[in-house]
Amino acid sequence: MRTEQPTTIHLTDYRQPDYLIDETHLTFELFEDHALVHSRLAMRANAAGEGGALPPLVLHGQDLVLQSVALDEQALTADAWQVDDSSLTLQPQAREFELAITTRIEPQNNTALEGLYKSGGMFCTQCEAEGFRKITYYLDRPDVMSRFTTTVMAERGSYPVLLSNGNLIASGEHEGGRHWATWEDPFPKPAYLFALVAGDLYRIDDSFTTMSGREVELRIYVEPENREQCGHAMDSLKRSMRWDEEVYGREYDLDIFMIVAVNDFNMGAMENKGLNIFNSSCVLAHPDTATDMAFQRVEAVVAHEYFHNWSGNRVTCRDWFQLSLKEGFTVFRDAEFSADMNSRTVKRIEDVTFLRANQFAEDAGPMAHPVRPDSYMEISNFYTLTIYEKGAEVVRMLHTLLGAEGFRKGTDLYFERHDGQAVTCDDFIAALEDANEADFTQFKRWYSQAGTPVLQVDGRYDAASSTFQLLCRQSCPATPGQTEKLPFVIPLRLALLDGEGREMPLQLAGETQARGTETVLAVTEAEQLFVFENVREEPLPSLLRGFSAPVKLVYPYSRDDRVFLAMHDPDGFNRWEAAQSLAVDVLQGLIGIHQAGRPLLLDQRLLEVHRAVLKDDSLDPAMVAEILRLPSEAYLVELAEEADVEAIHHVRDWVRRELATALAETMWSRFRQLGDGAGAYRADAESMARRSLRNTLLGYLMLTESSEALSVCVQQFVEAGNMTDRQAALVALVNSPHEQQKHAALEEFAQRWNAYPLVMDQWFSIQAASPLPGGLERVQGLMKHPAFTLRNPNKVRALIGAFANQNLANFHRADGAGYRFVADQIIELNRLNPQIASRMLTPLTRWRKFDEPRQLLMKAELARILASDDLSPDVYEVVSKSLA
Ligand code: 0A1
Ligand code: ZN
Repeated sequence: MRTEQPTTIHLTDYRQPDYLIDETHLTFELFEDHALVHSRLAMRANAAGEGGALPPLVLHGQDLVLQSVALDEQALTADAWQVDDSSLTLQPQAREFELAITTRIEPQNNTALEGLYKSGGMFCTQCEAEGFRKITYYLDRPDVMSRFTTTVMAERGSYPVLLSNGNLIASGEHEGGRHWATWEDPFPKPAYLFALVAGDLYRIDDSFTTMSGREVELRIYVEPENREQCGHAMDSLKRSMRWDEEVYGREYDLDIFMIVAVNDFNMGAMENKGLNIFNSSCVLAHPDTATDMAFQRVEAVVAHEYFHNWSGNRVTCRDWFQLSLKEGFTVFRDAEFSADMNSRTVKRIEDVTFLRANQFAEDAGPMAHPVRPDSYMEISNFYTLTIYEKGAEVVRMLHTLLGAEGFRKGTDLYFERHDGQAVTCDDFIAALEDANEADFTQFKRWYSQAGTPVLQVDGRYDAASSTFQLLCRQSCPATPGQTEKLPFVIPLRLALLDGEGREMPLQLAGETQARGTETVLAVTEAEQLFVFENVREEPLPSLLRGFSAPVKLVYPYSRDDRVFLAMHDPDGFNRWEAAQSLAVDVLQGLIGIHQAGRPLLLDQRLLEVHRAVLKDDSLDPAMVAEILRLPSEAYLVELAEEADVEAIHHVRDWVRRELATALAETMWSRFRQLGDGAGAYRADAESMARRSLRNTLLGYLMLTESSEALSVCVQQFVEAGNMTDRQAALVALVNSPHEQQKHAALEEFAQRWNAYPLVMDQWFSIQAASPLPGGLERVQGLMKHPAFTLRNPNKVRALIGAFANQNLANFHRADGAGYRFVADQIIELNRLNPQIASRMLTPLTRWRKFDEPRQLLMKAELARILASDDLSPDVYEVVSKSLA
């Protein structure tokens, strides 16, 4: 860990590498207390830097013990190189040479889970973004692509399985019960895609025949006790492979594709070439132990990592400023895949809900940055919602503007033109432009300007001329380092609805061709007027359909307008959006009333919308569940100028109770009609939709505090045939005042699932998120539970993350004890795992959102963290920027 202040790296400082590595030969000797890494690199000076004397060769390296260096088989003495804590420098004598290095590392002590480390009894790696330099000295940058051959040696008894990227080309025995395996990856790749695994793992086999008829071996490796939980991941993999062929024409390129599940992992998963390494939470799924949400997450993450084989691996990033080139594109690809596999509208609702509550907050906070950042201190801090989710929205807008066919032409050209290269976001845009004769010069501001644009729209109907005018105005708030913003290209998908809710034909002034009944306008100016002609009656516009741009839309809808749209909009997404915005409006109004100390009264229109939706059998039950689920506290915080924690929590809770009481009868009848879920569990969209609505209703019914609800809930907890229903019952019990039933359920659950870490994560998380008073003390108690450890990122997220992110009332306790607790954990985590420590900081960085006393308390904790010893660059960057 470095102690000096980390330096800032700028995109404008990018230079081509001085040297390239054509071949990388690695040999790992793995032992219980150390590992030796022998590398042999075939290197040459980069032609781009030709002429003059050879520059010094500066290799990246961190936390390494250097044992030997040889140039062209000549051992060097220590005076021929310089080493410091981040590099090894030496002077090559020829343009081409072979460099051999041996380093010693201690995987068993690597708690940062970056580089080569041990998770339980297995060795595994995580090299993105800059973890490879913790394995050996190397040019650890994505524009240095090399062909890797890797030999892994370990004791056979404990590590019968030895894996690396590519194809197995040889294996054998060694003296002393040790064995070895050599893997060769024919595709040049940057070091961040390198992977190695050694362990005692069970293997699930399957196969896939590609579109050109090649047979690919598919393998999932897990700890033996998890072998029954891999079917869903394997099915998801095969569906992903087929989908990428059908939708993007992309075929898999090696003869083998492997997934390994590990319990200790900082992120969701990693797309290493041919050897994806996954957080076990994103592989394992069995109806008894995983919820429907987990099933969907597994499907999405398996797809995401698989899709990276083309969008990320075959075509990779030139530098880490281009991260969204692969991440934004790949998230867009996995979102479309999930939309095709499940309900498209519901998937979109989930993604938009998540984006608005979380990415919008990031874009309005101290860490706000463009989709292509200009600078960073620690790249690990830039695996953000902006790079991933907003980046995906940017790609989605390109898809919207070009249409599916034009977009496909563009991606075909992109993959063909850049196969085997490390490229930039500009290259991606250029391919889309060239394939379509489009000009995205202005559009590219989405890559360079941070912040969430506000799109203010006004409509004016003129009966005399039968015209409807839409006046669009856009602006974007200042973000750190960017005060003035230029107008974006905002695709605005819309329809105009008549008094019956039918879409009217669209004819734009100055255009001869009618546009059908739905169109996409490109808003490109700060202020822009669109005039629709031949509009026979005053329309109600249905705007930003499908959330066609990541903006905040403002339109002067009355509550009646929103009710009308919620009941009648033919577009499912916007129907949900209307109900959602009606709820937001009602909640915000009530928050004001509560703050003024006046009594709360529920606008009956919200109730009637919910009643109508509940009774509408033609709606997808998952949609109904989405509508009934009120805007989250996090979203209300994001929307507020100054968030009043107590008022938000109180009012939202009150509205939920009002709805439950008033609609109890309708809810009960829909609940019963949806059946008790008996019969075999199915993970299809329809069954999940049914469970989703039924469990949402159970949550509401439990708020009525009727004895019938309690007994139904307890019965569901005891008798549930799957984890989705069991967990929904547990959540309702934990958040209820029924102490005895609650404790019995928690106790029983822990007893039964004690041996299942992922199920215990849920158990921690449900309790940590419970808004009932005393939340901090409960979490502090759970920290001492034998199943909890700060060394496992999933546990940290389940307990500390859930408390700080999902428990508004308790985390923001007025005395600041919630903040102090989280800060204490961050200081501890900073020593163990800087990436996780840095992630846990997010809620504290949002201090500007809250009242002054809380601001002071939050800032005091940030300052205390900043003053603590041995601060990692990860934590330093986030804390210092959020206090600036
Ligand atoms: N590239 C992976 C996720 C990943 C990102 C960063 C990491 O360390 C800083 C590790 C993994 C993905 O998108 O799935
Ligand atoms: Zn990714």
